[in-house]
Amino acid sequence: MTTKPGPNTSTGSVTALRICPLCEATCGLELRISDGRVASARGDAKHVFSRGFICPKGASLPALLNDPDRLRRPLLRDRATGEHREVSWDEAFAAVRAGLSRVVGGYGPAVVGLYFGNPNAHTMAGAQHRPSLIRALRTRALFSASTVDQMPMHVACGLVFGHPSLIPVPDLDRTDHLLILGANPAVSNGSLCTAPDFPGRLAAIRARGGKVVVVDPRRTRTAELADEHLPIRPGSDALWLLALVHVLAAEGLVRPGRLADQVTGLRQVLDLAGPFTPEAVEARCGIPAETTRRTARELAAAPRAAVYGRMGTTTVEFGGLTSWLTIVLNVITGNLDAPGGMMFGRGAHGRADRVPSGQRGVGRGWGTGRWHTRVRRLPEAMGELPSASLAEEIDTPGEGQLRALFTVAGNPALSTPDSARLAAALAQLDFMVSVDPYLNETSRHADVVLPPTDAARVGHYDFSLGALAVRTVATYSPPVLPPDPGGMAEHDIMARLTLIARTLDASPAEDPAGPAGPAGPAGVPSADEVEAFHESLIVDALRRATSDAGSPVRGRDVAELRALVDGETVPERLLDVALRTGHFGDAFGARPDGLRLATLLANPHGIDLGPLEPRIPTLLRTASGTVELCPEPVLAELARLRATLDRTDAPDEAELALIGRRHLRTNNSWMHNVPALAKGRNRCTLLISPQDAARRGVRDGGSARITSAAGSLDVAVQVSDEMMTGVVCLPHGWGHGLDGTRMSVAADHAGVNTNILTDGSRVDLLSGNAVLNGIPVRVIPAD
Ligand SMILES: Nc1nc2c(c(=O)[nH]1)N[C@H]1C(S)=C(S)[C@@H](COP(=O)(O)OP(=O)(O)OC[C@H]3O[C@@H](n4cnc5c(=O)[nH]c(N)nc54)[C@H](O)[C@@H]3O)O[C@H]1N2
Ligand SMILES: Nc1nc2c(c(=O)[nH]1)N[C@H]1C(S)=C(S)[C@@H](COP(=O)(O)OP(=O)(O)OC[C@H]3O[C@@H](n4cnc5c(=O)[nH]c(N)nc54)[C@H](O)[C@@H]3O)O[C@H]1N2
Ligand code: SF4
Ligand SMILES: [Mo]
Repeated sequence: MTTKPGPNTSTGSVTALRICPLCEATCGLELRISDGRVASARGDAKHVFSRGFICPKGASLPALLNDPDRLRRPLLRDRATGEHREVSWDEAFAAVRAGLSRVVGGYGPAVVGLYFGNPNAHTMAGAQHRPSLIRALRTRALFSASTVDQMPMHVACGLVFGHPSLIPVPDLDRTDHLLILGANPAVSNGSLCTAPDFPGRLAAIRARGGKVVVVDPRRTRTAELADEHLPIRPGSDALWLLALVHVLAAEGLVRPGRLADQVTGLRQVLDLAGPFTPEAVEARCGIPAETTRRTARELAAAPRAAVYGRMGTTTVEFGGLTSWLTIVLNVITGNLDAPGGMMFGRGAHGRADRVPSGQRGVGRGWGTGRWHTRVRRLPEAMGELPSASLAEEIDTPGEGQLRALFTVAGNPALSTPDSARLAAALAQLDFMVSVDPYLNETSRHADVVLPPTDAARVGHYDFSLGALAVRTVATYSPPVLPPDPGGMAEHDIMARLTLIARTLDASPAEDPAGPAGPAGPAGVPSADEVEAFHESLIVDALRRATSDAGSPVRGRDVAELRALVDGETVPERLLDVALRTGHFGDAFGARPDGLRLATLLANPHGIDLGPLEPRIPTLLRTASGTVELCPEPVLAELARLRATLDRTDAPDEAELALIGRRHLRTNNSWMHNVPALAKGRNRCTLLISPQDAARRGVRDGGSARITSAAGSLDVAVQVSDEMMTGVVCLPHGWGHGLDGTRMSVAADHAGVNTNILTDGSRVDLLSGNAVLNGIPVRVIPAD
């Protein structure tokens, strides 16, 4: 039997293949479909990348798709009662137009904020339709989950390589030595590194005689799978990485190899590491100086090594500097852009290089701070403002104060810092729209909730994750179920929002009842207008491709190419354009062996285009055409870090450092409503070391009050020797059961929201990223 993409009845039981959209691992799933529903999921054993691997979340995808609490029709909120009621799509979009006209008419477009959440990286609409909505709203108040996550890495790569999307990934399958900092891929399944079955790939490193070292304040599952675990004090990785650089420089172990001629600023970086000796950072990091020296030597000695940092290295006070230092270490040990080191991925749809292979890529360079937030003057990065400043941008009066907000696939009420303040701020908005399938902690504040149809009814292709994968792999999954006649796909919702934003009349809306008042279909984009908009997206994509330097269709006629575009749906047609005009594309027939949508449809278990290949200097976009290892903005941060070394104040014995954690059965804030994932023991507990627990009189199974500068919570205690002393750990994404939400299972396992404790005033200065790890807290018994 061959399993075709889309519903297939060849065995009597209907199966369909679908890439799992729930995390960055992109596993192939085989779904069984009966009675018009997805009944079960298992790993697709024939998938070229995941080979049958699956985790508990992927196995629960059917339950998530069929969740009775999932919204299928739009909701409108009655401002007087706060209640949401179901309405038609026309009514919902009319309310969007009325509410938005009122705000924009009164104050201009700058007061409209936008927040895009994590699942935008896992939907086609997130890649294909997001940019036009942002442009149409004509606002700079753009926020996303990136600034509570990986923005420091974007900034570091932007500065060093000239473009913030040029993020290297560990070449897991060929490395001999992997130094992991602040990542727990045995649970998260990997991030900024797409590699299905990450645990299996780690085991394979050890099986071929390599070494895995994990640097983490907690003895995580990944630490347990590793050869060595080095507990480190939260927030001190930048100091420790500088000490590694120091040792390599002092012991003559700096060997950039092939990149020697492609790097500038290297000498300066080595000099700057001078003061950061292993001894000088020992107390701050909690890692013995001799261990630091040995780690540096092992890194230098390994034939192929990779230094890989994730959440625990980005969401900290010096996150930008830490991310930059991981790049520095890979460069000076000769492991950047080398097989088995850190390499640059390339999506199967990825653009062709602008210059011929082997030539230096030169660009304009890259920087942050083209504009700033209104209240704290924090710099923009990649066109985004720090999510840690969202609450103050809404609740601080003055010119430009945000009065309306769109959230798309985001739950900032649970996932961004200082949640109590943000909840109050959301409640004071003049108008709010959420594109979300749940009435949750964020969307409960929305005047209009627009739920997209579920993942089974739309196609899937990983635009964002392709370039972060450890091999070049492509899979397209067509919809596995027919459209819901009364529902609306995310791209159709986004198209309508864009059209409404584009055609707002500047005068305040007449409707005296306000956003939730009576409204008819007046001003709601028609089906023809939506179709014309989608057509314009396709033509614009072709226009860009035909004028792009290096593009295989450069100079071709747009109308001629348009006639050749394939695909049954808009997302498919846009994907066909991206594939055919990309690096591996068929250039609309000019390269008959190249990729197109049809190639992916004919290969439902994915296409493997092989391991990563070296790409420096061709892919660089810096002004010098080199790897600019010592960009100016890191110097001020280094000076600030250097000053902390001299601090002699005695540590506050009462204070503990709070960090976060993830669990295999969670997905940030939004999968606690699936019974199979939520059942079992309470997972929202405060982990504390036996020593710290004893000293504070808190006991396992008891309750503790934890207090930070931002807030206070009572939480169940779990005493665990996984924890380093001085550090406590609480997961994020909990704190359900709030008034006005509709997630019944989650409400029964509510937990507490750790972001009530994280402090929005603390950000990484290079990137504006929130500090979510290493929060100073006090813990006392609460029972
Ligand atoms: N303290 C602390 N806070 C953290 C973190 C931490 O480690 N510690 N981690 C941070 C990280 S890494 C991230 S990425 C953020 C995540 O922050 P967010 O993206 O704001 O939060 P999520 O919990 O991922 O919420 C996703 C939302 O998208 C909705 N959704 C799901 N699928 C779809 C879809 O297909 N379409 C649409 N429109 N909506 C959909 C869900 O219902 C949910 O409301 O949280 C951050 N917050
Ligand atoms: N099961 C599951 N998988 C997920 C998610 C989920 O919620 N659940 N979320 C997804 C998302 S959005 C993301 S971004 C990824 C994140 O993927 P990862 O970054 O791999 O996941 P985390 O569990 O956040 O790992 C961060 C680690 O950093 C450690 N840490 C904290 N502070 C420090 C520090 O100062 N220094 C060092 N060295 N370590 C520190 C923590 O103990 C933790 O083990 O996971 C994704 N996958
Ligand atoms: S590891 Fe990620 S992609 Fe794979 S099944 Fe689990 S949630 Fe889905
Ligand atoms: Mo994330």
